[in-house]
Amino acid sequence: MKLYYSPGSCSLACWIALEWAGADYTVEKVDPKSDEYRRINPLGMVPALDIGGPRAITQADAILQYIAETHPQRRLGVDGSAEQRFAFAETLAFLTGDFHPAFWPFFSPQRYTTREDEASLEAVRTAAHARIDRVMTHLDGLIGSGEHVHDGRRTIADAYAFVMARWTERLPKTWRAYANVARFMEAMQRDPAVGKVLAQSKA
Ligand SMILES: N[C@@H](CCC(=O)N[C@@H](CS)C(=O)NCC(=O)O)C(=O)O
Repeated sequence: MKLYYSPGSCSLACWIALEWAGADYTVEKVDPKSDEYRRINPLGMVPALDIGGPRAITQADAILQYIAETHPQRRLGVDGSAEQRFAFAETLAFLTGDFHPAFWPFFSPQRYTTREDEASLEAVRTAAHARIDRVMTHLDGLIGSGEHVHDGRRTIADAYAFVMARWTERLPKTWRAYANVARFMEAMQRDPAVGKVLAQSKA
């Protein structure tokens, strides 16, 4: 398998999951906007995972679930009752459909206004703060008194939430202001696999 990633992006969640899974994989750093990468993912976004098929699979949530399901012995996903599977699907849908998009205006303000001056772009970035605060507060509630996002144990949701919550380090209110998220983030930072991915993805 080969993971296409860019530094700091949500694709690092898939990299962490590959480490946790003990998968046989390689990585390639890409520029998502490049013509070359658009031949791999026409949407021009990371992550993408080459699993040896006719095309690479895309979408972080789908890739994370693929990694979990192909390495069931590591229990990075969920099995069990319909209610348990639903609860996990709900958490992943929150991360991919609410948490991640809350940051889009912050990172790409030019997509949310026809104005091009810096003051207008900064206004869009600032407008994103309230939504980011709401999803961070929700994540704080999901974590509760433990150190994991789902079911009190390590899952792909931890990897996904971790890389995205790190983005708040660029905001006035960082993850450190949310007590449960802070405990979770600090536990993740102690994880050797996470440390390896953060170090290697910067290189
Ligand atoms: N729906 C996609 C979104 C992926 C996404 O937004 N990736 C970002 C990095 S975190 C990206 O590649 N952005 C480049 C761009 O939008 O130009 C997924 O969940 O994988």
